[in-house]
Amino acid sequence: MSLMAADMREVDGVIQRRLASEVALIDQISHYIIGAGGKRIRPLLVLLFSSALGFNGRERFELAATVEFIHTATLLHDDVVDESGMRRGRETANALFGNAASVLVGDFVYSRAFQMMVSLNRMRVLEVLADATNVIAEGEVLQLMNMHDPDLAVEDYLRVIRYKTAKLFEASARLGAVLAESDLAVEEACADYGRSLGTAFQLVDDLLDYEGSSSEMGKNVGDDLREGKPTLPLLLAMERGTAAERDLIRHAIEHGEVARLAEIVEIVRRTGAIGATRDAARLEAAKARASLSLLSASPYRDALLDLCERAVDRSS
Ligand code: GRG
Repeated sequence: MSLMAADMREVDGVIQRRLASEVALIDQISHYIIGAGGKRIRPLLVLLFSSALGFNGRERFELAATVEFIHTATLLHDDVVDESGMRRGRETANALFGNAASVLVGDFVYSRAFQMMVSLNRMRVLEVLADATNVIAEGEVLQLMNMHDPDLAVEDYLRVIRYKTAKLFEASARLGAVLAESDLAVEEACADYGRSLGTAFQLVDDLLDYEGSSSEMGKNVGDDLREGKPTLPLLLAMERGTAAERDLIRHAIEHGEVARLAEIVEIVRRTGAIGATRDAARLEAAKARASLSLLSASPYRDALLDLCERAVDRSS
């Protein structure tokens, strides 16, 4: 049995209990999206850090489920904003139940997460998650403002991914230290790990949109281009390609044009933009690994080291 299997089962138990609502549509949609699985990385971070730092109280299961609920709420909202049709290998909730139901059930799951964190009765937990969710929302709005802009600077792209994705990884890792009442230096090292891992994770997410296969990823290839999202693979391909290739990509970003997606995928691959994006992810993963030096050796720390490899080499 894997190191965290029993603990993750406990988290799943909390998730099931806490999803309960007397409102049938809430039950149906929330179970639909949670039941589709997902990698459960953020709850895993809460558990690995709290265990690595010697905290074994049952609150860790409640908190791990809480961050998964926040993640789930953002997915429900994000798929509406992005008009996505496929998630976790299934039709998205918005495709199946409509936008209004998805947004509102997202609100239910999000506010349930806040009920759960209040029940933990720790002001610091509330502070970390209230700040994180606020930054995530800022990240999404920044991303919206960057849409269709082929001249986006790489640092502005990186800011968006730090906010919209890395922030929840950062909060999850930090909360392991908060539960364990570790000193501030350790808490910051955990947060650094989460931020770097989350950045690596989103960089790979963005390259998979050009490199991956829809069946492996459980979502459609080319979704980012369809929305006119200037992600790093495209920004690097424009830097490295010929003038004609640059013009083709510029036009596609400006108009969210996917008619020539196959050609663009080919350019992104041939210019080495995929490899360079993965290299950027590898650098972030190395930073994450280095942040673990304050933790004593344990199977939990080994699992956190292993996650750094998996974040970079993943195909889904
Ligand atoms: C409700 C607080 C709140 C905010 C709404 C829409 C929105 C603002 C935020 C969306 C943020 C977002 C979806 C970022 C992308 C994060 C990301 C990489 C999702 C995929 O994560 P995985 O691969 O998914 O861990 P699984 O399916 O494995 O759980």
